[in-house]
Amino acid sequence: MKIGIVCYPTFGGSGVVATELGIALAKEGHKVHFITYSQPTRLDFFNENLFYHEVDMMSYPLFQHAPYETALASKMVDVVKYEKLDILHVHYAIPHASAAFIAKQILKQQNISIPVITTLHGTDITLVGRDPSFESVVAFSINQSDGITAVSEDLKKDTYAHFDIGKEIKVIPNFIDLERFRKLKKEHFKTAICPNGEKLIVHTSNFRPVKRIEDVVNIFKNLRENMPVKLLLVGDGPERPKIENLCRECSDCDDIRFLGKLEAVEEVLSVADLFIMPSEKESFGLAALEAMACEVPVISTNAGGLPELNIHGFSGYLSDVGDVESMTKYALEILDDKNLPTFKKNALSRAKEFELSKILPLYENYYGEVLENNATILAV
Ligand code: GMT
Repeated sequence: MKIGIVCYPTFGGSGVVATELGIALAKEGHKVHFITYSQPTRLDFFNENLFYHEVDMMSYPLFQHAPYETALASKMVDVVKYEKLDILHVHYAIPHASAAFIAKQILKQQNISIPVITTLHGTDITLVGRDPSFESVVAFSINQSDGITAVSEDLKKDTYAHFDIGKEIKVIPNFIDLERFRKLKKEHFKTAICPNGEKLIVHTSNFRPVKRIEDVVNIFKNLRENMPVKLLLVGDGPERPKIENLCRECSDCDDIRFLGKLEAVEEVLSVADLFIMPSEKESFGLAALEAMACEVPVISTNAGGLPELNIHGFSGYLSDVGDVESMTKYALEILDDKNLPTFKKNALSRAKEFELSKILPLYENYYGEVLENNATILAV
């Protein structure tokens, strides 16, 4: 198949999923064309089946906000037409689904039929998409997609609850490449960070308010009263200055380190003992899956799709949003030396259920289904 993938090429979870999916499809022999405003972060190598098309934006003094959606739709038309794509798969509804709708209509006028699949990732539905400034266009363009997928049952439920969607949404969970995300032999890192055998807590995110990073710091402070621990915070974003201030107020602020946007996050996860994800909302929680694949148990909230990933009492524990006391209690239980090895083993065994090789065929089959439906509609 010739597949066009549209996504945000930055550090966000949706861009990571889209890029990893494209790479995996290319390895299976499909021709994959990425259409984005810059080279996706993880697409930094050569593969004969991978292509990249940059969306160029003309700047003009009249534009207070550059019309990205228009430029993207024009680029989609160009790539579909000249690369003879079979299908367009857009990740994150805003503005990718509506740009795909415009492109589809333009191509239709030129007798080219291109089915569009929209994958909903989370904040495009639960946060941004529900804003009145986007809502009607989001609902319309999702309904106009030929196929719709969501990364969890909870996101599917939320989408039906908040938008008037008249089509079936297929749940295809996120996946993990266990060749990349596995426990690596990085014991020298552990010795450098935790020279006295402290337990290592890790959190990775884009530092947005929805991640509730202050809860991570407060859990850490509670843990410190009971056992020697260190905390690594990976990622960057708008909450970082606030969290840095909070950490500076902490008496043991040297035990908390900010690592920024680290690309090789699996190296840090390989030496971690516990991952904390206290998010207010999380459609799936890809960062937690990456941790579990590296044998790190997870303390998370029970918000959104997290209970579909993290199994309470097995791969970690789930608590209510903001319940720092409960998360501390569970963290102490996991970090107890008599429990930790079992939780680590369980975390990996849960991650294996989301292995790339299990999820990739779900996308390939869904592409086939959508293409077949499209062919039937055209034949009528
Ligand atoms: O978490 C973010 O703010 C980034 C966002 C994105 O779209 O890039 O992540 C969402 O998509 C990820 C990949 O499907 C999911 O694993 C995250 O749970 C989801 N984030 C939220 O729902 C807050």
